[in-house]
Amino acid sequence: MLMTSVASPVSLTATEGPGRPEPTAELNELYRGFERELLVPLWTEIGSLMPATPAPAAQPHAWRWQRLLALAERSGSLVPVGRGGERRAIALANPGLGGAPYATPTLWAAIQYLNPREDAPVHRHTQNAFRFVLEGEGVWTVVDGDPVAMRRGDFLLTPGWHFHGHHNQSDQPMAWLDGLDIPFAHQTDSGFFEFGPDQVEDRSSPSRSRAERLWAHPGLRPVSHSGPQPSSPIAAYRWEHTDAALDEQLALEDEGHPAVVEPGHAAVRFTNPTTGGDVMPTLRAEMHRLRGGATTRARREVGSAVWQVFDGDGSVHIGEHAYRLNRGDLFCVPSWAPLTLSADADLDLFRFSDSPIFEALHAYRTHTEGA
Ligand code: GTQ
Ligand code: FE2
Repeated sequence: MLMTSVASPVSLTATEGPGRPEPTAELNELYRGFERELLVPLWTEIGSLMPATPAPAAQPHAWRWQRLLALAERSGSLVPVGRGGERRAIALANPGLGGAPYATPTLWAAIQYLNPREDAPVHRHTQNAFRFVLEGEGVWTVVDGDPVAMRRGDFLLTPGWHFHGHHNQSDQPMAWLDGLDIPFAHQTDSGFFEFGPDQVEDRSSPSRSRAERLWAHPGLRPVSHSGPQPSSPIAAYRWEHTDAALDEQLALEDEGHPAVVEPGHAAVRFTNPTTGGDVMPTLRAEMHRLRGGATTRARREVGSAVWQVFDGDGSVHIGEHAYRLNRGDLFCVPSWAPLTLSADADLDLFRFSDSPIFEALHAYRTHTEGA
């Protein structure tokens, strides 16, 4: 998607090689002509334009939660939150993407920080968003007027074009992970944005949102709201349910029933109950649990992902890169890079990816070693 990486000016050396014409003065003049007319021949570009398998500019990288949090706290004392800047959010910038605030070519991942009693103003955008809470509580995110409590382990949705603002009702600061499809919208010039009120209007602090009361009952949907919706109407997926689902998969494995992805590896995907598909049109989200001592088979897939360690310790191999993992650490996985996870003690990981984009376009592929 970063077209600048392929459309560099034609040089004579780039034109030499098998299947290429002999360099001559006339050929050189032809290439000058292409440049003057803003034309690029396929034959000098095909290797980088159409590689045999995806060759991402994005690189694997890991960010340490403790370092992110220290800088977020510092931002909390130096940088106000308000209209214009909108959010005290600090994005992961992939080292292969030229300093852009992109964790991958399609995915935004940021730590957001709110001081005690602080408000982040209401706005809406077509970019799809979610929050994942590693630690803390006390903030309510108000989505289309519905206050949604944020607590450890919860996964909260702000689908595209829903008004949303956040406010911290407590005397403690709070930090969390934001995930959005900002880079995808930016690189495809498809985003729209609008301001709402400077403060959230409904300042109540219910423990369950109206969306959850209507939609978050296992296997049940309200008959009053029939038909598919583009994004899940469940505003918050609570940790107690995610935790229980993962626990039961491992317990069923112990009892000899098929339940897990592979030995010692339980996983659940957050879904849209009106379709059974992903929570939002561009974003997939999952929670994984590895038993202590378990190692996953190397797996590649089309599209990129960002992971965050929710609990436990372990390590990850992404292609040639390897990282130790501790609570809160984040890492990104470029398209088609083989990924292997290992758990020291039990390891819980949150993961999000852009897979729904490629599935919708029939461009999705995955490969697991030895499967
Ligand atoms: O909380 O509304 O990290 O609009 C980036 C853009 C958070 C938000 C981000 C956003 C938000
Ligand atoms: Fe937003």
